[in-house]
Amino acid sequence: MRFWRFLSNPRVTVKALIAGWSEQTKMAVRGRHVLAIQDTSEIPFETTADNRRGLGKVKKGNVHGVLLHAMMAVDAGSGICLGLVGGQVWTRQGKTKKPHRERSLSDKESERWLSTSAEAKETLAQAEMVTFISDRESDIYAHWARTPDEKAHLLVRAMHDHRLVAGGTLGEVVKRSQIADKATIELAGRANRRARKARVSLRFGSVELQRPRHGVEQNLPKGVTVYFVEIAETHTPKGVTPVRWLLLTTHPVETTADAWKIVAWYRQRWIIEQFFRLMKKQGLKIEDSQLQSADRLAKLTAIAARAAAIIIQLVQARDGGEDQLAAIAFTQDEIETLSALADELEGKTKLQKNPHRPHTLAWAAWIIAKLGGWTGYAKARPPGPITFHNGFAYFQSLHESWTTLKGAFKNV
Ligand SMILES: [Mn+2]
Repeated sequence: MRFWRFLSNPRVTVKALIAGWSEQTKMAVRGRHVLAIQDTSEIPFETTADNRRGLGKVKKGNVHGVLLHAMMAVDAGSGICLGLVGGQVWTRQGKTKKPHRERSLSDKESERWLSTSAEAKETLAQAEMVTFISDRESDIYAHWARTPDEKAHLLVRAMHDHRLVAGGTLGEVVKRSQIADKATIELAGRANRRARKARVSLRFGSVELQRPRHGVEQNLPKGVTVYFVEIAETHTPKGVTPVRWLLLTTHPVETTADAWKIVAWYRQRWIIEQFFRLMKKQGLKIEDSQLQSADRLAKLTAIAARAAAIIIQLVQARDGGEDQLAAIAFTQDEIETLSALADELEGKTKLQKNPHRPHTLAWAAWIIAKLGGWTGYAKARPPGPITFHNGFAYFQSLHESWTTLKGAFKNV
């Protein structure tokens, strides 16, 4: 009931909730090479012909819902999630009449790749270097022309066979370039693909992309120099689609080692897919929400996004990914609440004591897992995302009560 009132409060806007995503991230990225990974996910909600809940269409067919675009910061070396950076939550309204080419970029949904990157630069100001990573949808000339700067790089999977300033196309140059290396890589299982090993060849080189002839952005530079890295499967088992990734980046790729590093960074993109999966059917199940307005469903999505990012951080801390402070994910006030709960949750025996140094993320993960119903015994199965989710939801309600109580005493 209190949560419902919170979502109904007109002062709690989607914009304010999204602004809250990155409060801890700003600090967490300090001095690091950050992979700023962005992607969009469609979140369908059940509707009927008489009651669309104010939601526009998503996916194909008669499905309605909201769209979530999110950027997550990840440490390039360790793969540790440093929190959310920014994004958008929206629902589609009506039909667009102008043909795609005649609309300026800011009218199009594709504008989100550029605006999210531009806004991210402030949040990521303390990072040593930033590499913006995204899939083929974001292979937009304006993105190549505008997003990179002294500190910011771009790494995107190619969607188009770009025309080149020197004549010909990207695809032609890639085809002509020599194979630089061969290797066997592990492919993780996906919804449409089994986990398997793939024998691949590697090519790399550099090209100057030409500004497209059509479109309204004729004020952009006539060319942008990028490096390409191609991974192509050489011996594909029968009935399997061969893997081929053509990556483009502003990072200089001069050696085979450089090229493999680009591949490794791009592969970190899977974390954002894991993040979306965690919010949906396999995790927080936000599609099951019964809230009746698009506005509230958008707010719920924004709140669930922060929770999902924190859950990823807690799971990584559980696995001892890197020695992080709790402050990377929690506010100072929240850490005070965690401390107050810490003693309460520890059992009498040594086996039930929180084994982690206070105020580290692993310490916080132990507390949240206990709140989520985990026994805490070393022999128990390690807490999973759902346990962390339940624990985090419980923690948030305790934290809210605790904060209200402290406020009440202050006012006496
Ligand atoms: Mn995508």
